[in-house]
Amino acid sequence: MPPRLISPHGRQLVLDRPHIMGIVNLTPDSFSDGGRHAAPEQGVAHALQLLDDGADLLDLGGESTRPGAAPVSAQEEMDRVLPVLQALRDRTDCFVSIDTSSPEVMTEAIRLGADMINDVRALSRPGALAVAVAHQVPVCLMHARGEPANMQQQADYADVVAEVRNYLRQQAQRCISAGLDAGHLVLDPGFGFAKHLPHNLQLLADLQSLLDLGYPLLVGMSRKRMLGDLTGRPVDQRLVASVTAHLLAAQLGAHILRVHDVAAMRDALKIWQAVMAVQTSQKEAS
Ligand code: HH2
Repeated sequence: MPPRLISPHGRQLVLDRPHIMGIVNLTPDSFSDGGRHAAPEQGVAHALQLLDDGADLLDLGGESTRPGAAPVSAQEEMDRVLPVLQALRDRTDCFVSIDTSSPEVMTEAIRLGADMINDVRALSRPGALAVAVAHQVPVCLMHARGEPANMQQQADYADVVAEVRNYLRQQAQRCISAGLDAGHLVLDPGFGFAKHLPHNLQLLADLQSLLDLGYPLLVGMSRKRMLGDLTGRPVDQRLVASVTAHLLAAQLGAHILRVHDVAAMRDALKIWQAVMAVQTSQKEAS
């Protein structure tokens, strides 16, 4: 049976193939598209475009977590995210994740119809886990260290794969012990969060070690510095690198691909899935 995410509002994602999560950054300062969709009507238009391009779900965020980013208040996040969520709920039945660490934002967003919480701080803020338990909402727990302002100074690991794996296992256990259904959990190694290029590459190469924990995996490398380090290209020229990295992650078993460039990712997955379908039918016939 493939993993299945069921939202408190009854919407479902059956993760029987790689799913595309379209990024909707409603921030003035995100690293690759800051300010571009910050006004609510631009955010809604962008979200609808990503659905049209083939996104399976959307991730709305009101806080930039790029290295060095400044913190924002819960009120500011709500002012950025909630009008867009509300407009989307009026117009579509799509699966919507909210990229936040703030329990206040989580509560209001779930009330307005959000289906999932994506927390780069793995529900570590006081009150966040209690909100997830009370609503029994799907949650993505991501590995990071420190805060965006200082995280790159904490990229120091003896064995990055083992340390990220242990952290994610402990956080999943913490959620389950508090009463969150294990079926609501998704894990994410947190590419670029307190990690240098060799750490990111080791985690991608050994995705199986994280899959072995038994939860669906989300990966997010879209336009990130690791791709710039490898290709020498600036952030607005990392489309091919982004698609390639996520296609590789899909091949390695990732369930959800968090990307900015949905249309290109959809094309790549179509090719991959067509070949996979032939392989599966060849196996069944033999
Ligand atoms: N990366 C970013 C933000 N949220 N969530 C998960 N689960 N995994 C990630 O890798 C991840 C994330 C950073 O990317 P982006 O949203 O494009 O930039 P910014 O944080 O500057 O808004």
